[in-house]
Amino acid sequence: MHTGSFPHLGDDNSRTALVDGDQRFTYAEVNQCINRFATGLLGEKDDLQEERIAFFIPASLDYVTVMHGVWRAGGIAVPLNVASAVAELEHYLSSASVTRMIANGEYQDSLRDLCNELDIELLSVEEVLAETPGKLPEITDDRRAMMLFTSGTTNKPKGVVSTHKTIRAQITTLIDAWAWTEDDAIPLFLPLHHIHGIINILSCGLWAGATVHLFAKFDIPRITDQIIAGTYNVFMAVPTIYVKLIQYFESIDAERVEKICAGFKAMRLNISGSAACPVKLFKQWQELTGQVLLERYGMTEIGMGISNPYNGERRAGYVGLPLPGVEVQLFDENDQAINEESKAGEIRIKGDNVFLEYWNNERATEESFRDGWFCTGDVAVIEDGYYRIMGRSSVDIIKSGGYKLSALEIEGVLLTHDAISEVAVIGVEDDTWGEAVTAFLVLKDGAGLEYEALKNWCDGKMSSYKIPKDIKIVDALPRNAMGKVTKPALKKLI
Ligand code: MCA
Ligand code: AMP
Repeated sequence: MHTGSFPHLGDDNSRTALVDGDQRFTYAEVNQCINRFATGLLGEKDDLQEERIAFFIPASLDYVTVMHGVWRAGGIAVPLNVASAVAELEHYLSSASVTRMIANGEYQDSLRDLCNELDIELLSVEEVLAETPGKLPEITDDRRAMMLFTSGTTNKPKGVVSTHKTIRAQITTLIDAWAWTEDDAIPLFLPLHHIHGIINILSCGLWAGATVHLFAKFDIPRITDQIIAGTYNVFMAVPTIYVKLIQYFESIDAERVEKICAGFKAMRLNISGSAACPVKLFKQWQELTGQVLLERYGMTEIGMGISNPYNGERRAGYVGLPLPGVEVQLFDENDQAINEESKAGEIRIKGDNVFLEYWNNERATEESFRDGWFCTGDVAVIEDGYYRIMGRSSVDIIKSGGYKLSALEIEGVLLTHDAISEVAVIGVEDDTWGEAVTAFLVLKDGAGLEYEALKNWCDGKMSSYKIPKDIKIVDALPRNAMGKVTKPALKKLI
């Protein structure tokens, strides 16, 4: 069985798969679109043979059609962030050797020049859809299926490749662990170029035969209206979203707050992940809504690895226990397995859920595995049987509002500014974003720079959520004897 075998994506016309505003689509309708799209993509070919097809489409029936269409036609799906800056897209498209790009309307307009430059065929969904579904290839489980870009300790994001088997393992473990059923209904407002939106919400929902309600963005008034109406019984989000909901409660009248909280209370499950959920937030949410947040831990390369239980104690500040089918082991700096409690070590992971490779980057792939274990770079400890995440081994990775950002990537862009001679970017603890991107700058002799001017300059050069929230102008950056900037010293300055 491969990713094309979602149990409900067949001829079931009785269940709603997707809701997009006033439009509802049954599983059979979605399935028909997918098959027509896969047929159109194939044209004269009988198998795409892992051709990289990128798409630049917000949450919609079209997004699902393209993702599954590429899977069924034997291609590698490369979903892109519709909020990306063009300069970032160029890296994704050329490093993945994308040959065709799917986008509609104004999104297509914004990509035309870049696609011409990179010799990529730019097509709308409508242009690809065949009149009727045709014969589709048999796809084996070990075939590459998806590439997601992840920022890390290098200055350019890497393409994380997963196979059909990886994706199926990532989905099915969550279907069981979080008790998904076809009676579930969930809002999807997270971006669709990351595991959280793609696997945990969209794919689990569709695999289970549930209904996924699509939003182009985190539209608080519309989403909370539906929560009051009792439309959803499952809610999944990053901690920042729970913070933003609480901030929203402070701006509206008490009666509406009560209704929204009652809507949450009636749900069967609220999940937090992608970044640490502060204990204070966990408690606040419980006080407001009665919901005990289920916190879990995951990563682009592994899907979900560790989760608090659906039934059983959900402990604040902890991510819980390894998910079924996922092997988790802590290792010390000498690569020795840690088998006692209370001793911190790096989380390493094995299982069918683990990705295949970084695209076209054998060296990075090799370096990220040791003795068959994927090394996450996250440090954790086990206390009373539960894992607690303590932080990351690299100061160059920042988690802002659930997005993983590379300090080096941001530094690389800032260094091209005329007034800047040296730069160091760090994440500073922040109540809303978890960590807020902060840039320490040494300016060139005689140069001046205001924050607003720098923010405007960054616009278009990087996705807006990467733009520093604050800058600090300093005379020099603290460096160690080797001349390397000591970022922990910078953190202490704040
Ligand atoms: C938006 N802004 C941000 C962020 N998001 N700044 C820093 N960090 C962010 N994450 C800024 C914008 O640049 C803009 O700035 C202002 O906030 C308002 O933007 P808007 O788009 O309206 O904000 P929002 O809709 O409130 O977005 C907040 C958000 C979003 C909904 C929390 O950041 C989000 O969807 N985050 C989730 C990302 C995610 O899914 N991560 C999962 C990856 P200005 O006004 O100055 O222009 S991790 C993963 O997949 C692993 C496997 C896992 O474990 O889950
Ligand atoms: P990404 O590479 O974007 O998939 O982000 C994965 C990273 O998010 C992990 O390596 C962790 O550092 C972080 N992360 C995910 N879930 C949690 C969590 N519940 N608590 C703390 N950090 C988390």
